[in-house]
Order: sequence, then structure tokens, then C-alpha cells
Amino acid sequence: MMDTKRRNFLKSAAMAAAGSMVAGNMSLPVVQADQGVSDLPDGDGLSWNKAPCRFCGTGCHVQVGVEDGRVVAIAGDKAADVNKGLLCVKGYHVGGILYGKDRLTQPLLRKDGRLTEIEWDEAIEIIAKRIFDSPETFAFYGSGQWTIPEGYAAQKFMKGGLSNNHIDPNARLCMASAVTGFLATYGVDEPAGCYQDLDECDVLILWGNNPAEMHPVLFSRVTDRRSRGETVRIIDIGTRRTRTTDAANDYLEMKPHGDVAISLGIMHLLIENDNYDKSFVEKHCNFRGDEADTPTLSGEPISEDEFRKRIAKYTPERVEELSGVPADEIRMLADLFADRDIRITSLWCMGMNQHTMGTAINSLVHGVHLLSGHFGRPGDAPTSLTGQPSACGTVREVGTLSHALPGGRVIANPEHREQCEGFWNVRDGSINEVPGYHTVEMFERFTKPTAEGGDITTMLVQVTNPGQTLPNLNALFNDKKGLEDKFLIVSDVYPTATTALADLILPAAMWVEKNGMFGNSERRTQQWFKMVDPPGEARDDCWMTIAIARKLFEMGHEGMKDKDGDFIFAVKDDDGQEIPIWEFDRYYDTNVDKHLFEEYRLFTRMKHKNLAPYEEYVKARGLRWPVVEQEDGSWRETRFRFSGFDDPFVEEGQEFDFYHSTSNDGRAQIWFHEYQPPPEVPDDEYPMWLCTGRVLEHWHTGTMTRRLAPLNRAMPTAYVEMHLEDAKAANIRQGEVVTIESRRGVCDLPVWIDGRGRPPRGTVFVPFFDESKLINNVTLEAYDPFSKQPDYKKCAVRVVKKSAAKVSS
Ligand SMILES: Nc1nc2c(c(=O)[nH]1)N[C@H]1C(S)=C(S)[C@@H](COP(=O)(O)OP(=O)(O)OC[C@H]3O[C@@H](n4cnc5c(=O)[nH]c(N)nc54)[C@H](O)[C@@H]3O)O[C@H]1N2
Ligand SMILES: Nc1nc2c(c(=O)[nH]1)N[C@H]1C(S)=C(S)[C@@H](COP(=O)(O)OP(=O)(O)OC[C@H]3O[C@@H](n4cnc5c(=O)[nH]c(N)nc54)[C@H](O)[C@@H]3O)O[C@H]1N2
Ligand code: SF4
Ligand SMILES: [Mo]
Repeated sequence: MMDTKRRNFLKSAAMAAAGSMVAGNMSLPVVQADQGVSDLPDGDGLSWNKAPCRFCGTGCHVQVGVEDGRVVAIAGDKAADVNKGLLCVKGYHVGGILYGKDRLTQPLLRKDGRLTEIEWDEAIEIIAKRIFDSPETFAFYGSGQWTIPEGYAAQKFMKGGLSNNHIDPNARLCMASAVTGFLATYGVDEPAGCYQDLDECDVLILWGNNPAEMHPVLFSRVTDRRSRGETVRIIDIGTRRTRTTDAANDYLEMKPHGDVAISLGIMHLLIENDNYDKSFVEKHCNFRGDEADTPTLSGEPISEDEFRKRIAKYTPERVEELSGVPADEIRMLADLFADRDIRITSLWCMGMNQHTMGTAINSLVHGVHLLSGHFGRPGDAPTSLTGQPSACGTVREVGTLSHALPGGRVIANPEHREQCEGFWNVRDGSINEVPGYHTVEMFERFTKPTAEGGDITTMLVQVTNPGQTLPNLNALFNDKKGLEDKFLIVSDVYPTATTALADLILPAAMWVEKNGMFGNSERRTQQWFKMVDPPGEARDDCWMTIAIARKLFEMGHEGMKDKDGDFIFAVKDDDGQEIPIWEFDRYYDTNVDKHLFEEYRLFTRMKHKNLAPYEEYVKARGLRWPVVEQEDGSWRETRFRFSGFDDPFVEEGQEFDFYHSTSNDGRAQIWFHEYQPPPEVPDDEYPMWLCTGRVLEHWHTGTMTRRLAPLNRAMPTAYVEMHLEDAKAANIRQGEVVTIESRRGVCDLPVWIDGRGRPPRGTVFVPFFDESKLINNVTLEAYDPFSKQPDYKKCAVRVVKKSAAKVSS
């Protein structure tokens, strides 16, 4: 039995966390130190094991207490470098997500409009048959919440097996612009720095993100420094006040797309005042700009003079006009960057990625750091935060995007395809040379009649809920209704807005009901073991993919065989006998994750993203790649990439080396991009800005967190945040239900004035966690030309009183 004292402690820690949250008046994130459990000894039927938290990209580790086959306790993991024993409210409650009353436990097939229980054999056969009959019209929509082996299996199945590149993850909606920003700047994806930057910076600039609610434990790493007497200046740049603003020294309120003008303004001043870091720029950087005709991700080289010329017009006054941030504040930012004696870390997330200039603004902020030399020393870093627990690990590193291959390889490059075919031992030319459809296009083609160009007819969705999270749902999802020849297969753990339109529902095992690996925001790869059984007939997503592949193999699909005639997912025992991992009761006869990971690991050495052997991750609380073997046989992780003092791939004697430079000279690119206005701006008809986002207590569509009573009680419904003056002008009262209307759709919501977040006049904000109030009927699907990531952060709406009076800004 678990010792009562400890159980009570855990309970009260969770309650305290939830309690202070319910009160709703705290200004800092709810984080509880886990003082009660120091050594967590096993015993009396209770055993503890490590796992990364199921939720955000911070990548905290928890200790999971299991008793009688159930998760009974969760504790922060003191041995974890990321969180050092701390968790936020979602982390403390993560165990409960397994035990919602309505878990899916049996495959369900829609027959004559009604969902009917079927056996797994039948489900797998239906899927395999549809794919066999029309492999090129099949699409796989995945997730940054896939484990690394799940994503890798899906990737190999599609691109290696089916010669079909129509695989894309929800991370297209999330991290795609960060990826293109890194590629354009450094020629290789993912941040150079790590969380240690947050311990060492003097100034932290937040470019339109809200880490107090979205990366709470990470943010507490900074705010805790103040309680230790250290000084760190937090500058919050945003389009609305949030809980992060409460902890900030400066709040710069900008207009949507103001970030582009601000970054150009800082660079302008650094050049104008001649106080940029000349030595750093001369040694390590080139200047780059867009081609005049058709801009590409690699752009074209420009001279420093040309850069000066183009940026000259972004004076503080002009920037004030474009961004709404006073000219003096732009000067203040430029002066900070001009000071080489301080360390500056920038953080950003969806404000900069969900942006039709997403690639541009990502490159520009990297450029600010490069031009000023605030790069590559601990505390000096431009760092993009990931949202999902494995958007880095599974999407960016495994390359599950429609144009990518594992390990930083791309479909468009024949050499990359060839290498990849070699690693997979599949026939030459197996990988289709045409990139697949990105998310928005994939859904456009799925929800359009076949005759009108809707050439995706079968879609498999795993670990994501597009029926709630795609932009402009009426155009991209709801139109599936009534299309008889379209077949939607959804693997989930609970009924969702997506399963509502599914033709076949697959019940999934989740989190510690299966083995897994995630890769967090700071290049840290994490591993955990299955600890409890999934309920009923729920099964691993990775198993589903392998079982479908095996059925196709048995049906004679040539792509499911490698060059030696073996099944592409064959796992053999020590005697060379194949283990039938496609039979679920044999799936755990071996560690499938380990087999897939060791195969995937080969790819990671192609672009200096080296991973260690699986067993190293079993021992560690995650390791940050590149992880390189040392002479004594140990494995060393890397904290600061491209910096000579820490990165093993920097050439001997070099201070910095951008070894994947797009200009092949070891240099990073400082970009110039012209400011462009947002894709839709308020006008007479739709006079207000709508911004959408998240809240502390809920994970995305709320499928998991809304089933946890303490979290749901604390945040029971979506709402629309409004400015008092806007509400007064329209005679709208606190709590009154209004309709938010755009050119695309409507959504009814209660009004929250002076709520948790406070938008300026003319702006409203709505969180998207509430399935009963779908704000994505209203949002816009316009996307960045390079990353194809849509902009959920701004569109034009009107707020209509139920009695139909219009609110103007
Ligand atoms: N509690 C909780 N935490 C989460 C998640 C969750 O669902 N719940 N989800 C995770 C995921 S996947 C993600 S992607 C992250 C998201 O984390 P964040 O990006 O921090 O959060 P959001 O609420 O999506 O973003 C809202 C912010 O966008 C900014 N913004 C609006 N327009 C602009 C603009 O034009 N430019 C700039 N620069 N900023 C603008 C606004 O200032 C606003 O505060 O959170 C992760 N963490
Ligand atoms: N309006 C608006 N919309 C947005 C955004 C925004 O800022 N504003 N942000 C976008 C961003 S950044 C993101 S990341 C997306 C997130 O969007 P989604 O990924 O669609 O949202 P989630 O709720 O995380 O969906 C995960 C689903 O997987 C299920 N699940 C949990 N564990 C498992 C498992 O192990 N196996 C299976 N098969 N299923 C499982 C959950 O029940 C849930 O239904 O939303 C995007 N949409
Ligand atoms: S900060 Fe993120 S990873 Fe850490 S406990 Fe909270 S939700 Fe989990
Ligand atoms: Mo995200």
C-alpha cells in the first residue's frame, strides 16, 4: 500500500495547485514544488517509473505511481533537469486522463449512419482494402503528439511502403514556420540554445507568447530567479495582456504583424547607430533578401549596403505607425541589443508561427540576434518554443511532414530519396518524387467531391482532433458530411468533434499504456515504458500502422516488402525467426519502439542530429542531441549548437561554425523582409480583430483535460475576452452571450470583461478548447507561402448582441 502520508501529500499538492487556480487571482503560473516525495521507494504493490508529461513541449518528467495495474499517483521528477521536481496543474493531473468514463474501448464502424462495434480484424481489413484499391488517394494525418516510433512507422509506411507522400501532422498548424525560419537562417532546423539560456539571461523578450500559461514550468524557471534575488528583465511584446504580462517589467502592446516592424526597427537602429556586432557579422554572417519575382526559402544574397538601403525606411517613427509600439520603446529595445555586456534570450511560439509572414518573422528575429551578436553564449539565444510534447522529436526530426524525410532530408532532393531508400532497403525509386499535400490542402481535397478535384478519398487520423482545430472548419472539415465516397478513419481515446464524422473509429492506447519516446523544445529526446494496460480493446497507434501494413503485405502489395522480400517492419528474434508483431497479443514480445528507434537512429547522423542508442535514454531523463559517443564509451549531449565551446561538430579552433549554412561557407543568414499587412484586417462590416489561443488548464481541444474534474471546474467554458469600453459602447454586459461572426462562420460565447487576458480596444480573444463552442468556424485559413502554416491569431469579426446590434471598435 502507498504510505498514507505520501498519498495525502500528493493529493493535497494537487488540490493546492487546483485550489489556487480556481481562485483565479494569482499572477504567476501555478507550480508546486514536490517536497513530500524525495526518494519514491517502491513497495507494498506500488511502483514508480519515469515518463515525460503527456502535455506541453516543455517536456517535464513525472514519476508515475502504479498500483494494481492503475496509475494512482503522479509526482514531479526531481532527477529531471527540465523541471527539477516541479509540475504545473496539468502535469499533476496527467494520470487522470487515462480514466475518463467514456474511453473508447472497441473499434466502431458506421453502418447506416449508426456506430456499430466491430472486431479489430475486420477494422484492419477494411482499412487495408481501401488503401489497396486506391493507394494514391489515401492520406495520413498525424501529430506532434505521436511518439517518435509511431511517427517513424507512419512515415516509413507511407513514403517507403506506399510511395505516397500525403502524410502531414497537426504540427503544420504549429511549428512549420519555425522550421522554415531555422532552415532559411541556419540551413538546419531546431534551436541552437537550450533551457539553460533562461537561467543565465539578463533580459528575456517574449515575442507574442504566453508562457505563464503555455509553458508554465519553464517560465517559472525564470521567475524563480527573482525570488533568489537575481535580476532578470522580462519584456512582453503581445497583442493582449496575459498572465505573462503580470510578471513582465515592460509590456509593449503591438498591432497584429507589429512584430515584423519591430524587428526591422531594431535592426535599422543597430545599423544606423553603428553599434551592431561587426566582428560577429564579418566572421559569421551573410545578408539575404527575397528575390523580386518568385521568392524562395533560400532567397538571394545581398550586400551589407543593400541591406542598409532596404532597412533605412524602418525608422522608429515608421515602426510606431506600423506596430503601435512607441518609437522610444523601439529605441529601448535597440539599445538593449547594442549592449554586448548583457545576455538576451528571445522566446516565441504561436504569435510568430501562426502568421502569413511566419517564415519571415522567424528569420527576422534570428537576424536581430545575429546582427547584435547576441548568439551562442549561454543566455544569448533566439529560441523558438514548441507547443506539443513531440513536435520536435516526431515531426521535425522524423520528418513526418509531406515534403520531408527522416533526419533533415527532403523529398525534393534525389540524393536524399536514394539514401533513404538505402536505409529502408526498399526498391530504388520507391519514394515518390512529388511532395504530398500539406494539411490545409489535404483537407480541402478530402472534403471536396472527387469530381471537383477532391482526390483524397480515405484518410487516417491519429492523435489529433482536426474537426475542432483546423481553421475555417466549415470549408475544411464540415463539408465531409454527405460525401458518400469519402472515408474517415479516426484513432482516438475519447469521442471527439472528429470522431463525430468518422466512418471508422479506432480505440487507442495512450501515454503510459504503451511504450513511447518524445522530443521536447530543447532537442531533448525522452523515453518511457508501458506501465499499465489500455482499457478494453484499445491498442497502440504504432501497432495499428504495422497491422495495416501487414495486411497489405498479405494482400500482395509490393511496397510492403523490402528488397529481400521481407515485411518492411519485420522484427526477428535471436534465432532469426520473425516475431508476429502485427498480432496485438504478440506486440510486446519484443520492444518494437527500440527496433524502430535503432533503425531511425541511422538517419539522425546525416545532418548532425545524432541520437544515442535506445538504452541510453532508458537511463536518462532525456538527452539533448547531437549526442556523441566519447572515447570512454559514454555519450555526451550538446547544450549549445554551433558554439565551439560545446558543439562537437564545430571545427577545431572555431568560435562559431554554422556547418549547415545555405551559402556553404559556415555562415548564418541575416534576412531582410519587407513588412506586409495581415491577410484580413477589420473594416466597416467586420470591425474587430479576433485572436485565438489557449488557457492554462486545458490541453487544446479539451478531450483529456475537460475529463479531469478539478481542471474542468476551474475553466468550465470558453468565452470571449472583450475590452470594457467596447462592451459599454455596444451595451454588452459581463457574462452576456454574444455571437462572434466572420465571413466564414459564427460562434456564440459568453463575454468576459477584464478577465484573465485583457485585449485592447478593437480586439477580442477566444480560446479554442471548448467543443461546444467551435471558434474555428470563424477563423481564417490563409497561410504562410513557405511553411503553409495558417494564421489563427488574427482575422476580422463583428460581435453581435443576441438582439442584433453591431459592436464597432
Ligand atoms: N495550457 C496549455 N499549454 C499549452 C497548450 C495548451 O493547449 N494548453 N498547447 C501547446 C501548444 S501545441 C502550443 S503551439 C503552445 C502555444 O503557446 P503560445 O503561443 O504561448 O499561446 P497562444 O495562446 O496560442 O498564443 C497567443 C498569443 O499570440 C499573440 N499574437 C497575436 N497576434 C500576434 C502577431 O501578429 N504577432 C505576434 N508575435 N504575436 C501575436 C498574442 O500576444 C497572444 O498572447 O502552447 C503549448 N502549451
Ligand atoms: N483557433 C485556433 N486553432 C488552433 C490553434 C490556435 O492557436 N487557435 N493552434 C493550432 C495548434 S498550434 C495545434 S498544435 C493544434 C492542436 O490540435 P489537435 O492536435 O487537433 O488537438 P488535441 O486536442 O491535442 O488533439 C489530440 C487528440 O488526440 C487524442 N489522444 C490523446 N492521446 C492519444 C493517443 O495516444 N492516441 C490517439 N490515437 N489519440 C490520442 C486526444 O483525445 C485528442 O482528441 O491546434 C491548432 N488549432
Ligand atoms: S509545463 Fe508542460 S510538460 Fe511541464 S507539467 Fe506542465 S503541461 Fe506538463
Ligand atoms: Mo501547437
